[in-house]
Amino acid sequence: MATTLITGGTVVTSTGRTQADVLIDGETIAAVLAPGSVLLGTDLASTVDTVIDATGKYVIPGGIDAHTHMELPFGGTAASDTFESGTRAAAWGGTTTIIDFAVQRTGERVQDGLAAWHEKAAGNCAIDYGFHQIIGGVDADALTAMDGLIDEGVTSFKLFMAYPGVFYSDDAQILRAMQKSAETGLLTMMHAENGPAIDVLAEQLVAQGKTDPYYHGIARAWQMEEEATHRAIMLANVTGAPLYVVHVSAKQAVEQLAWARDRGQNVYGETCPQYLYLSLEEQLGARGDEWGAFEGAKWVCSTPLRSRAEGHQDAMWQALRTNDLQMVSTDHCPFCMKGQKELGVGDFRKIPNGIGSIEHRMDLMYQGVVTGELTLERWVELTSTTPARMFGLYGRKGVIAPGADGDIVIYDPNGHTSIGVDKTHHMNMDYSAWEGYEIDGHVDTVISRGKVVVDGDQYLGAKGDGRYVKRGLSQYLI
Ligand code: DUC
Ligand code: ZN
Ligand code: ZN
Repeated sequence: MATTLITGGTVVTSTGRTQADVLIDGETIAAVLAPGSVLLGTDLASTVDTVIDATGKYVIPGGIDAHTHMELPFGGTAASDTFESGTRAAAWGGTTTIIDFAVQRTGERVQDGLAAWHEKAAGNCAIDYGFHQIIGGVDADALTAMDGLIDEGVTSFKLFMAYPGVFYSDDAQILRAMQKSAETGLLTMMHAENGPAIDVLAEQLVAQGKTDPYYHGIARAWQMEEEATHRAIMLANVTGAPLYVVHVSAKQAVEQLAWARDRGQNVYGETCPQYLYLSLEEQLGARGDEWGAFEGAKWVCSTPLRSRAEGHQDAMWQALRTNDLQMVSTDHCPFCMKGQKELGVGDFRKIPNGIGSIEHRMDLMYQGVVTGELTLERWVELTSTTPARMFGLYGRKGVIAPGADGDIVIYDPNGHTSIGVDKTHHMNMDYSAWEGYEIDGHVDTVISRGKVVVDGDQYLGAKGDGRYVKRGLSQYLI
């Protein structure tokens, strides 16, 4: 088994930073050592195969993106990243584990949905991966099948209060699934938007000729997110289910989560880089290329981008600092403009929903450190350690300690990253939602279970390096 020694760096974890060397033996971290101790003549010195000099750089646990949708069938097409292309882009960006969503719909067996996702991913991933289970059709069979998920290493499931006729669950279905969650310890993840009401608003806008992408965000008003978040909280309260609300974008939804947490309820929330940096006003103003007003389709996602004038972005950063929100995932769900997003020319309802960010999450969140929104430790906590704890990976992932997987990123705070489709872009998309963003830092080296997969501008990994990870129960259950 090859050994790798990372010397001279500053090891940053969720709890602090220290000068230390890290020794990886095979796939596992063997030791965190006082700087220079191996080279100062211990027996280990002669056995180290590779030495990586991390002087002046941060050594952090590999990123964990707990919300991705590779190859998701959606809106008459499918997310454009395969497990192969999407996980390779993730690795380039310093993410060494993803948790993707297997899909079950009305009339389908949960076991078949999960098996289909294993088939898509197996042998194709560049980094380790796990699954959540979307339950798009809560019925007696699905509820029974949910009992078997924990043995499969799938310890969380997602319900949708949005998308009637596609993934939508009504309150009765949600209640039953949450009872299962309370009984088993499966974590309930919720897409909290009032889908039936949104569909009426969207239909009325289109009838008035308001068909541009911008109106997607008008139909999906923050009231629709606040209301659904409150309803999810109350349904979780009455059932005793642990609740994790995905892609929170409205400041009023955060207020609901904070209110519930202050009352002692076991609820959590994530936001995504797009809700921290991008806004509805910018989407309205986008006219930069051949698409005219339809350029706004690049940023059509759900929940939608929110108004900067209303202060949602500032509220998201604040919630990350105060722990009213606990994590940052991407909701990576990329579509190309040509042939995919353009399905919605003339009717924003037909634009496939989603943004691709898997490659840029670690950088975009590091920029929050540069601008003083977050501490270095909080950066690691939000992007790696809490995802590991929340989703039953901690110990193996999310930490630099003996016994953990050798998933490590060496991050250069003196480096620079220019994001753009002709620059750093490995996602399978014909545009970047992050075109022109400049990051005052750079992912230098990425190590996945002991193997260097990214070294500067070289990709050294291979399809199939990544393995399925069975997850344990969330550490946030009480
Ligand atoms: N939101 C998106 O933007 N895309 C896929 C599904 C979702 O909930
Ligand atoms: Zn969702
Ligand atoms: Zn999603």
